[in-house]
Amino acid sequence: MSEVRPIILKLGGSAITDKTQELVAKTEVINRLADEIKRADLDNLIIVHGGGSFGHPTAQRYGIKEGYKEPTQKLGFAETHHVMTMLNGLVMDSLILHEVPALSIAPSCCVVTDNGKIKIFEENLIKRILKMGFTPVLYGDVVFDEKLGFTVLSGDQLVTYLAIKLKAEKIVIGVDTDGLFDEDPKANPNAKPYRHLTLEELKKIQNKLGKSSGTDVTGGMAGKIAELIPAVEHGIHVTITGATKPLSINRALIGKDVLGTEIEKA
Ligand code: IP8
Repeated sequence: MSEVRPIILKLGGSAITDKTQELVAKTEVINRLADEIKRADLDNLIIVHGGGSFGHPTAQRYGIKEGYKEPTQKLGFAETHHVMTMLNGLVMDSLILHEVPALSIAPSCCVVTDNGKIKIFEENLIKRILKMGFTPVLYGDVVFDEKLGFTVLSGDQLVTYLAIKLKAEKIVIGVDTDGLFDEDPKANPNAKPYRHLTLEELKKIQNKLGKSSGTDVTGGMAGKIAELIPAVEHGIHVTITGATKPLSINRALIGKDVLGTEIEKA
């Protein structure tokens, strides 16, 4: 039986939370996105969401990304995972309410990294869940790490890992801007958008991409792009578009044109 080639949707933390206030979700955005996801009517969708003002501030306070150094961090590890499950709960509430057969999978329970890079992840379970027509929902999380003891795994690394392992049809990244710009469009209204980028062009602009405006332990936009590059190298098409703007995610999921950045290998 042929395997399902998934579409992987990343909902950026900046789109679904208010990064200026700790532990504040943009519930109206989450609800609209759940509606757009339902209306896309896909049976091959994997959703991954970021940490935003839930995971990042807590992870930063306890230095979780840098690894285990002293016992007080254990509470920080537990707390970071807990606040991520709170955000995930809000996303799940909304998806289920919109009748998406979504199934939450906690990376902290099924992923082990080695110096920050995914080493163990039993992807057969995800394949099985997909094949039965469920929508797996994962998120950036704290994970155990062979070298560091523990660390933070970004949702972007999960996206790329799953996209390569499961030979994804495409990746859609929902952010709080209309794609990638040469400068932060929120700070500079004259920032120039990148509408189409090849792998080579993406690599060239990678270091120019700005840092996140809020706390971000996984490196802001530049960190996200670095994680995505291996997927593009594998020939997987990436669309980066505004998740805070009505219908962009729905249109990107069903293959229609959107305001954003299209990235392909060549
Ligand atoms: O927002 C980070 O995930 P990301 C998750 O996808 C935590 O980088 C726990 C900070």
